Amino acid sequence: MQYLKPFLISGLIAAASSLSINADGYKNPVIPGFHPDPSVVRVDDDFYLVNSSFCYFPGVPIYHSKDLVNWQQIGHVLDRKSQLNLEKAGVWGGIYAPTIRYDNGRFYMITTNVSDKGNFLVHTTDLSKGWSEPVWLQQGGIDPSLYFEDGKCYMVSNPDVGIWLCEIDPLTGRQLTESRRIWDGTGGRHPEAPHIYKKDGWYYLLIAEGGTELGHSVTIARSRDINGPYTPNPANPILCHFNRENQYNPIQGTGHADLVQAPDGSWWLVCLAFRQQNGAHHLLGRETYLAPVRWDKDAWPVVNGNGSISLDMDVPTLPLSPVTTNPTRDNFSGDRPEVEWVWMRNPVMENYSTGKDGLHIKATDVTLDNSKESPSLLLRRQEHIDFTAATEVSLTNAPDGMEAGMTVFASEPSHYDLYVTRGADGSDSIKLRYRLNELTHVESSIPVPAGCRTVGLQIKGTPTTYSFAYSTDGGQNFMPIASMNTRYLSTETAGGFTGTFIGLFATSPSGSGDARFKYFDYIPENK
Ligand code: 6LW
Repeated sequence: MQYLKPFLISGLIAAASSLSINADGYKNPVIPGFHPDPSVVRVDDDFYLVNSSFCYFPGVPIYHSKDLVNWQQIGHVLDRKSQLNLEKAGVWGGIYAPTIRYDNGRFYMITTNVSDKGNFLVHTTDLSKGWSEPVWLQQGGIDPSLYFEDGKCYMVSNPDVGIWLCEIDPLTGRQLTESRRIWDGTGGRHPEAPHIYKKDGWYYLLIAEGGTELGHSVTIARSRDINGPYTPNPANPILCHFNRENQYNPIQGTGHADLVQAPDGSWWLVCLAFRQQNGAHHLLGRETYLAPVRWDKDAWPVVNGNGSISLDMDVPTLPLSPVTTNPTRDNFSGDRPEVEWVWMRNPVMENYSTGKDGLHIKATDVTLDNSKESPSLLLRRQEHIDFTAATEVSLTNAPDGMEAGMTVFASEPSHYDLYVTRGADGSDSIKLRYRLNELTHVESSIPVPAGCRTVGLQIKGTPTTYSFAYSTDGGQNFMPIASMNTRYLSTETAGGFTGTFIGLFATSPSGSGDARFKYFDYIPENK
């Protein structure tokens, strides 16, 4: 895994300045922006968390924390094409929900590539050395999970609209027992996201029901025998916001959870949910949330006292151990983009370079509307509802029709693009284009003054608008161009599973030309 450095650095900083403090309360989401389907594991006093990643590469971001509140991305689990084939993957194809587990000195991450051969796992005994090649599995469905006991490894997933269990050899992928249907849930649609835990001699089976929209919920059943029969908790669902008490809660769609016990014996739940903005819209995708769990001996687990969560969690936490936050300006001075940057599908890495003078992207003829290939496009998640992003871009060897700039990107049919383009007469102009399914609209075209070689581009996000501005004086003054409603890029309007990204791109009809991005600013206005 190529990205271990930030984790080591943050560990040193935390140790050096004794940042560990006891405190009450924390803010949700604990990992904002598109971070769905969280799964968590503890190894001694370290927690590791993974999320699904769909068509984005590298896949399955992995985070580290000491306190479950402060998380630092330490890399991606799937960082090479032999582990993650995304050829022709749809934007909402690729990697669905992962589970991370640890047994006998070895980490396991199991997931589904819905655009490849389905369920597989990878493993490693040393996170700094990366993960194995995929071990493909027989049992179908999505949301596979693992449970280890006495040298045996069990797999659960959800083929045929139910939860099925089998025993596997996790190193060869061989299925050792027949798949057996163990629970259908309480009747909600899409029973999924199963995880098995053992406590007080009971096998607990945690699942999500209701689909990943407003009716999403978490339910649980238990049995003395791992094969069942499982008895549902009479108090199900243990987490759900689709009720009167939570009708005005800004957090909706709570579901897809995983449980973990801290070294002090306390229990915690991570789950996905989304924040509504601009009416009943959400743009940032499904994010990762944290809740305390009371789990008495022989009793059912109770999430945060009443089965709901809030943005401000007024509860005791583990001793807090802050992590370093990203600087607001990225100069791309390293030998590759920082860990938060991703590509669509399997990127052509030769088209990107970083170094002392910033990021260079080679244009290709693959546009942002292309839903099969990998455009010359580097993206990072929009993690904050209110933010400002800015860059300065220049074009070199630009052919007629070349475009390079910044995009707010939900999916190929839904993005707003602010860019510089080269005309047939060799002059440049700044354009703002809205692509909304069947509609493509160029809102503005502003000539770049002769002699201006670098153009500043700025996007500001608020709950209701994205505002676009440009600068021809080296990013000193930004002149407004226009504002556009956020709602058209929301999941409710644009569809899908993934949130909005801010991207830097270059494209040209002839496939030639280079763009240089001097820096990229991402300035959050709130969490
Ligand atoms: C995931 C499923 C779900 O596999 O959505 O919200 C699917 N839950 O469990 C894609 O994220």
